[in-house]
Amino acid sequence: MSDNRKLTTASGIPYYHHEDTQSVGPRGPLLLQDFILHEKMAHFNRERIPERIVHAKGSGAYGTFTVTNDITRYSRAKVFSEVGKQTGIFHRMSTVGGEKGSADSERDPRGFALKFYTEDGNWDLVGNNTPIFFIKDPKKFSDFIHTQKRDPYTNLKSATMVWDFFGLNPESLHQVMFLMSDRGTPYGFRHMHGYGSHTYSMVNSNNERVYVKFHFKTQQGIRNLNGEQADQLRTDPDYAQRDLLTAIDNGNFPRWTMNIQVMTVEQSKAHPFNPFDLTKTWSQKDYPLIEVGTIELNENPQNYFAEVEQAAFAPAHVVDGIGYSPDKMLQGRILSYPDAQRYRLGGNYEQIPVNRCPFMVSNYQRDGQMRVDGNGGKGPNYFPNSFDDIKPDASYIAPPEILDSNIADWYDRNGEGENDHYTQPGIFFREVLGDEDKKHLISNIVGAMSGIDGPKRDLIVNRQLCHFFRADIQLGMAIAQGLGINLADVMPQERHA
Ligand code: HDE
Repeated sequence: MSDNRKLTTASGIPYYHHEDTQSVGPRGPLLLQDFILHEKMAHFNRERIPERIVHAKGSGAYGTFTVTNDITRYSRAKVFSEVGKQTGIFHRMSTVGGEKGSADSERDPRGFALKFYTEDGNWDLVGNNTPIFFIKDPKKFSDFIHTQKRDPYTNLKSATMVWDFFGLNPESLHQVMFLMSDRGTPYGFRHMHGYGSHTYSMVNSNNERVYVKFHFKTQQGIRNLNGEQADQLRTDPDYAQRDLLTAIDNGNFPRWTMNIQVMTVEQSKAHPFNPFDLTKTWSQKDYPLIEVGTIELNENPQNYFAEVEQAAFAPAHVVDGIGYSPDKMLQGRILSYPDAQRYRLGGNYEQIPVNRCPFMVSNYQRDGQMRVDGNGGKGPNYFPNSFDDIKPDASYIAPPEILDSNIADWYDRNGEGENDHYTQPGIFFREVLGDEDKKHLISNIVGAMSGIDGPKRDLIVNRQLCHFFRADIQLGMAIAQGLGINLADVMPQERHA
């Protein structure tokens, strides 16, 4: 950049002195007419926007998605149209519960949010580093998140709130097991898998629908911190940001392999439990991973606030060939994210460069604060009209999704297997974790539950212990032992609770 640039006000007026305010005599007072002082102070007062209510601390980068395997039999999405095809992406990874200044090594799921800049508009896949979640109905989300944040009285994080919520919502157990294992403290962002987590659908060019789950396998290899290492790394709270930034600056580009699991509509109807339940995974034996492509992060943003802080993701934003599913959590998120962005960034947030579709955007939305894209120029601002040529395109119609049920409050009447919160956590403990991982899981749980205090301590501890027992007896025994609990005092009255 040429360095003939002059220092100017926000409106471009050059001025000669940056550091002193106009004053009456060298000792002041200051003059109201020095509007540059007001401008600087006023702009400074407006530098902060609301941090994300969850996932406030994160890191992001640009990159590419390259198709390595043909899945056009499942999806007609242009992003998958041919092997070798590349699409630009923006990727943000984050912790969940902590504020913007919190430590990167906190025990927490990690966000794994992707924006694909496709010819058919931006596709956002906003997942986590876990294939499941703590709850299965979006109505519980704000209550759940309150327990992950600060106690209203002490303004401290509270293990009591956390475990009270977990114990009263046993569907959280599967995700709690992930969280309490060393996967809850991954070494930075490069060494973890990512998941779309929800069930989505795909539609092919014959208008046939299948259900899919997305998996992203890290090509850097899994690397986790144990509880002690994670605690120590709190002294370097931004290490994950530095790790990602430095790797990309050094040309050591992180990559993940995108895979899908595919379930037909018929299979979804015959599935032994609700396949759209976000607290459960699909068996990889029955629904094996199918490779799709590679994502690579190869460009750091030039400005953190402009590009990472203002990045806005929305699970609502799927493109032709990719669709939703009946997953209740996904349905809740379709509503929530654009609402969050309008609050955080304003109604015209899609015009911010990191969010802007680099291809065509044409509609009749007009005006509003911070409208900076020309606002449709002198073209008509209503539809239909007799002047322009913009038309809806019937080739984008997705096939109907036939659901056979009644409107009702389905609470606790969700059908067979819906309230089995224990089988998959048990399998996770026995079959997925190795011996060392099991030990760490147990010590992490014991450490975390030791923080429960107050008059309801025994109730909360015992209730949660019963959930662990139901998942696996050995697990329950080991945790009880670690907490110094005499099982004879607990089991008789709690077993059938
Ligand atoms: Fe989010 N979530 N979430 N979430 N989430 C947000 O969106 C919400 C859920 C996830 O890097 C918020 O822009 C509801 C599951 C990521 O910018 C908010 C529910 C999964 C990110 C929100 C969920 C996620 C968010 C906060 C229950 C993984 C960060 C500000 C139905 C599959 C994206 C914002 C980024 C962010 C709501 C549950 C992942 C408030 C209501 C499940 C990665 O809108």
